[in-house]
Amino acid sequence: MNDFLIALGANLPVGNTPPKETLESAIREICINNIYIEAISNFYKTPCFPAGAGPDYVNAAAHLKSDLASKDMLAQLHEIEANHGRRRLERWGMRTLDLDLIACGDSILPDFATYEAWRTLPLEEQRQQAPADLVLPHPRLQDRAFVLVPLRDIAADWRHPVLKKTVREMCDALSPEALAEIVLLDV
Ligand code: A4P
Ligand code: MG
Repeated sequence: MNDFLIALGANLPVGNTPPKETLESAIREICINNIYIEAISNFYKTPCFPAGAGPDYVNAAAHLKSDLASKDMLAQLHEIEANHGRRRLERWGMRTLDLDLIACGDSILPDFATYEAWRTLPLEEQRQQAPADLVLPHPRLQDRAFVLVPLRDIAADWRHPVLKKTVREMCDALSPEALAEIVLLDV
């Protein structure tokens, strides 16, 4: 079985369904697809990145187990996104549901050099370009409070296979301002 860490995010309703309920619905759909849910984080309200580009997000993270290969897991996640009204209009655009693969154990995909090229891509180019192939770990996870804070709930000791830091250490490296923006949602 492979261990997957995924990030969930939404900042637009699907019809009358608000983002938090969309995340809950996505989690239910993951369960019925031969994917086992080991743990789900708290849900958080987070300001849109880039700032001002849209409404606040609801973000969460989950630890999944499955026999699926990484690329097949991503295809499953894309299908669940599509079932929740996801349209790919613009990179980093507003979305009804974003399911990203953050890690599969300590895999580095497609290879170290390609991973490094995406990780070190300047911010402006990141906005223009999206990788055609699956890149793991997710190249921007270490920079993002809206990924790391939920992830810390369920995988604080997972160690990044390239940066060699745990989720807890990457969280501790964020600025207090960035951390303060991630607000626990009432349940
Ligand atoms: N792809 C390659 N590697 C991966 C991976 N590890 N996980 C490919 C997911 N997808 C991966 O992704 C673009 C292409 O990357 C796909 O073809 C996929 O096969 P996408 O999901 O179509 O596009 P995207 O969502 O715009 O890109 P991405 O990389 O998921 O965006 P980000 O960087 O995650 O940004 N603000 C807050 N507060 N909370 C958020 O959750 N999310 C984003 C999305 C922006 N701002 C946000 C949030
Ligand atoms: Mg995505």
